[in-house]
Amino acid sequence: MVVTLTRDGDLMIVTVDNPPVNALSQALRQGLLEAVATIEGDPAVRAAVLSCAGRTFIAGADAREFGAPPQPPHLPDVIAALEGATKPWVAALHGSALGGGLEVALGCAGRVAQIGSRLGLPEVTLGVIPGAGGTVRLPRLIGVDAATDMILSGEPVDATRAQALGLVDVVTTGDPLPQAKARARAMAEAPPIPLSQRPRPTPPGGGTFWDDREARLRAKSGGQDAPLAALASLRRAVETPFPEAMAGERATFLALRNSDQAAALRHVFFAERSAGSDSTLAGVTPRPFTRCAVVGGGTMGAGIIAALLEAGLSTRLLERDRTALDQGLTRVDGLFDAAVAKGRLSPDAAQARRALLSGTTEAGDLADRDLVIEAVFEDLEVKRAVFRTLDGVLKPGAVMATNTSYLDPRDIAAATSRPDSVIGLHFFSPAHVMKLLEVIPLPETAPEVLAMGLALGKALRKIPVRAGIRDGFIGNRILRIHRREAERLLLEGCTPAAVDAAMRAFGFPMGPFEAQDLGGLDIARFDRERLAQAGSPAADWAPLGDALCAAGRLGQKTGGGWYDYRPGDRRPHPSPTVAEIIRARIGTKDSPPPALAPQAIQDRLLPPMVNEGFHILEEGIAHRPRDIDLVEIHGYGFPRWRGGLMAHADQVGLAGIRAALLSRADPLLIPSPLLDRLVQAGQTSADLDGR
Ligand code: 3H9
Repeated sequence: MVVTLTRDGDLMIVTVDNPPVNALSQALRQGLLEAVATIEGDPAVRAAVLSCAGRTFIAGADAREFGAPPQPPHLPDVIAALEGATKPWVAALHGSALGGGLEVALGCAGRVAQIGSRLGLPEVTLGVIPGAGGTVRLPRLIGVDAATDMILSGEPVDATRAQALGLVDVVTTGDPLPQAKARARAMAEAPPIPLSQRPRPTPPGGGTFWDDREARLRAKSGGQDAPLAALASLRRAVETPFPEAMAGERATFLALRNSDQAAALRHVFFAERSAGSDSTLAGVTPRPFTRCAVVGGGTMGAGIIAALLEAGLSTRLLERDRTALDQGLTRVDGLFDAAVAKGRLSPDAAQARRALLSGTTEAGDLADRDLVIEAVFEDLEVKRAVFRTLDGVLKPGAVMATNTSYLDPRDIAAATSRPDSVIGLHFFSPAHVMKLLEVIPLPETAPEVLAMGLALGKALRKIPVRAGIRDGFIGNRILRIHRREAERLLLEGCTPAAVDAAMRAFGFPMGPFEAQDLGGLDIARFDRERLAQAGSPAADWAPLGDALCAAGRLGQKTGGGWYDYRPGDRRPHPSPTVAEIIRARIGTKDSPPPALAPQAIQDRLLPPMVNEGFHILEEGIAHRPRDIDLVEIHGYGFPRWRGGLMAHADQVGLAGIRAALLSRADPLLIPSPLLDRLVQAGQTSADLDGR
């Protein structure tokens, strides 16, 4: 039974049990509605307590039901029945009370929460708005300002903060049930006024509240619909009577539920949950990674160390000498200091993390480590030397990981006697912040080692994606195409600023040229030189990038790259020097070509990237289209609300993507055979996702 009723003297305990997260399925909604009727009809019961079995309170509507028409009873009706009951209900919260789960709790007369539980309305992160009274009841309980913060951010608050906001009445250290019972009995004596009947709250700030919020939102949330719709719904809740506000909220929720953006965000939500799952590893036990080490304490190494420490893993830094070791340890310290200064980490937590870190200059001190991650300079011989040393000192079964971005892990593993214990772990910088982890097995890598790589990603609360060995793995390979096509636009007369603005308008946080200026143009140049030596195809062509490097314009760090920068100011300014370099490369033209509109620029850049995604799938470098989506979103700033590169391609239509490629009649842009096959069969990339 999804809902069970148990008598406790003059109380009825209503227990929800719908694993894994007590999502509000049709059966659960029905069960709650029937519980209200039963309790109302039982003269011996004076109040009810709503409690959940398992790891959490109700975590929200069942997002899997969003693709289909809503089935009665509808949640707003269930909550109206609960709120309108003559016997007060008290919610006993533990784990997460999110979305529809919090809306149910808002329909209750009181809320008691276990410490550490989290309460929130994350609907905007799924491309919808609260659909069962969240935008209408929450401002009546905690005020317009706080409710707007919670609903627009989608971020949950913890129980302690919730109590300070007036969202919960009592916080308990242990099981909330006993206190919830006491509260229910007290409320049976003096029931509070339901939120639907309380006066409408007023927003702070002299009449400009809504306009200010809207301006902030438009600047921040790009082309996303849900946050603006949530704001409009909050405003309606304050400016119109309760029934009208409820009807408006519901209509908006139902309309957004069917939108492309909501479908895209649901796709990402479930893709994230399935990240790291690998059907080929069923029954395989990952090798342990309790004691870790990192070789190299530069920017990347320090970030990896911080991520390991945050997951509570004992970590040792190996550096070549005392000076480098001290610098590395200081770098890690600096990351924690910055987190404390920003209020993201308590000084105690920072101290606890530091206590897990040690350092050494002796490779022999890594003999007890389960996992060693190499993060030294991106040079094959340097990395091979590290692995040769590790091979000589590590215990049997220890895993050796290389954090290479471009090199072939097989060449690195060849320096060891145990390639079955070697794996690639491609972190993204800053490694303690960026969510993506490309996990790259060699042909010889033992299944337990691959399983360890994926499990490590989960333990670090990252998104682990398995990638095959091919230059650039998944993400950097698509990045190269993005940059190549962006440069080609410059050679046709577009400016870097126009290209960057078009990609920002699409939803990237930065355009391709701003991003290169931030990261440094020399990294890609090294890569091109390496590929040229290896006889690479024209895919790695970047004549303008090379010209800028030759002119010493390596990006922000040299005061100029694709843009000019003023000292102490990171804002890009169009560069006359770069304009001259581009003009020189184009040669003399009678008249400049017409400027491309943002949409036309996007249409030039995205289809080649999608095509590369299909090549990557066809070669088995990525196993599932959704893995490419996760890589693009979590490593390269692809807008989440567009679902990722491949899901976006499905939404715009693969036939159109293929036609756009063919229209270029360019040998670099021949549609991949996999794209051809899908278009011919009338399929989408999502049809490959079951693999
Ligand atoms: C909403 O409520 C709209 C209302 O306003 C309107 C109503 C009319 N649906 O994350 P985990 C599954 S919008 C379906 O690994 P954790 C998940 O796929 C909703 N399934 O666990 C996974 O399945 P599997 C607002 C869901 O402990 C399993 O549960 N609510 C849902 O790390 C475990 O998930 C939200 O946005 C769902 N809503 O974290 C809450 N949620 O095992 C979204 C989870 O088969 N959920 N599953 O792979 C979360 O934030 C986290 O799941 C939670 C648990 C914190 C609850």
